[in-house]
Amino acid sequence: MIKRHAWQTSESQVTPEDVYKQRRSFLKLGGAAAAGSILAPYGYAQSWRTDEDPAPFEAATTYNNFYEFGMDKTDPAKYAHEMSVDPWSVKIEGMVEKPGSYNLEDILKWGDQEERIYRLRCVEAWSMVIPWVGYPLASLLKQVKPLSKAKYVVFKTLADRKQMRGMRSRFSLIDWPYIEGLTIEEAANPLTLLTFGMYGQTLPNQNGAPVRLVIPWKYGFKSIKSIVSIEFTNRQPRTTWQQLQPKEYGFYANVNPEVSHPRWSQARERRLPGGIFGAERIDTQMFNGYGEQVAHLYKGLDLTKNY
Ligand SMILES: Nc1nc2c(c(=O)[nH]1)N[C@H]1C(S)=C(S)[C@@H](COP(=O)(O)O)O[C@H]1N2
Ligand SMILES: [Mo]
Repeated sequence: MIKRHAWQTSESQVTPEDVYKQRRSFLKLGGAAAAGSILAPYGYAQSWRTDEDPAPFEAATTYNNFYEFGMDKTDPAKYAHEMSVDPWSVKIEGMVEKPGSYNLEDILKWGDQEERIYRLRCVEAWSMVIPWVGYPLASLLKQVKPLSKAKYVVFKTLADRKQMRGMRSRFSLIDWPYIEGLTIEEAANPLTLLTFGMYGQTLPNQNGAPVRLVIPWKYGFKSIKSIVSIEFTNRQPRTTWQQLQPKEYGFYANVNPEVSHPRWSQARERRLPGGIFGAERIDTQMFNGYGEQVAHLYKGLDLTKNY
C-alpha cells in the first residue's frame, strides 16, 4: 500500500487519470520494492479543493527549471532527453560508514516507495502541486550511516557538457556541477523525499531523472535534480545559487512570505498552470505550509538573516 500522512496535500487533488494513465512505465524501475508498492490501488475522495488543484502532468513536465539544459522554462522538456540515465550510479562520500559507488537499482531498494503530494514553491514566486514518488532520505541515511561528526549533506548533479546543452551555452553563469546542501537534521526530516517518480511513473528527464530531492518547505532550487553524489561533511557548503547571488539566495532557503527577495516580494505566489484568465494568485505560507513538521528545526535561528 502507498502510505499517506495527515500533512499531505489532500489526495483528492490528484485525479486517478493523471496517476493511472502514466503509471505503467513505472514498472521500468524494475526493483520489486518500487513496482509492488507503487502499483497498489488506492482510493480517491471526490471532493475537490479548487485552491489546491494539482498541476496536470503536462504542465509539470513542460514548465521546468533545469539550467543544465537551458534557461528557458521549455528547454528542459526539449533537451533533457539528450541525457542518458541508464545505467546510473550515485557516489556516497565523506564522513560516512559505508562510502562507495552504488547502482540506482540498489538505492531503489533502500526504502519503501510512497506517493507524496506536495506543493512546490519556486523562489520566482510560482508554485505547483505535484504527486511525487520516492522514499524519505532518512531511509538512505540509515543504510549508509553518516558518522556523528557529519553535520551537513552535500548533493551534486551530473555535469556532462556532451549531454547537457545548457552547460555549453555562453549565457550560462553557473559554476557546474549544480550543488545543494542540507543540515543533517533537515536531511533526516521525514518530509525530505528522495524521489524517483512522479504521477506514478518514473521521473521524466526534465524533472530530474533518475533520482532527485524534493524538499517541500524550501524554495524549489533546493530540490536538486539528477543526483550523482551525496557527500557527508562537517562544513556548510556554498550552494549553486548562493555562489551566484549570496544576497539573494541563502543556504536555508526556507519558504518565507515575510522575507522578500531583494527584487520581489515573496508574500504571494502564482499557482500554476492556471486557467484562461491566468494563474491564480494566492498567499504564500510560512515553510510553504509545512511548519508543523519543520519549524522546530529552526528554533533560535534568525530567519531574516539565515534566509
Ligand atoms: N540540477 C538542477 N536541479 C534543479 C534546478 C536546476 O537548474 N538544476 N532547478 C531547481 C529549481 S529553481 C526548481 S523550481 C526545481 C523545479 O523542479 P521541476 O522542474 O521538477 O518542477 O528544480 C530545482 N532543481
Ligand atoms: Mo525554482
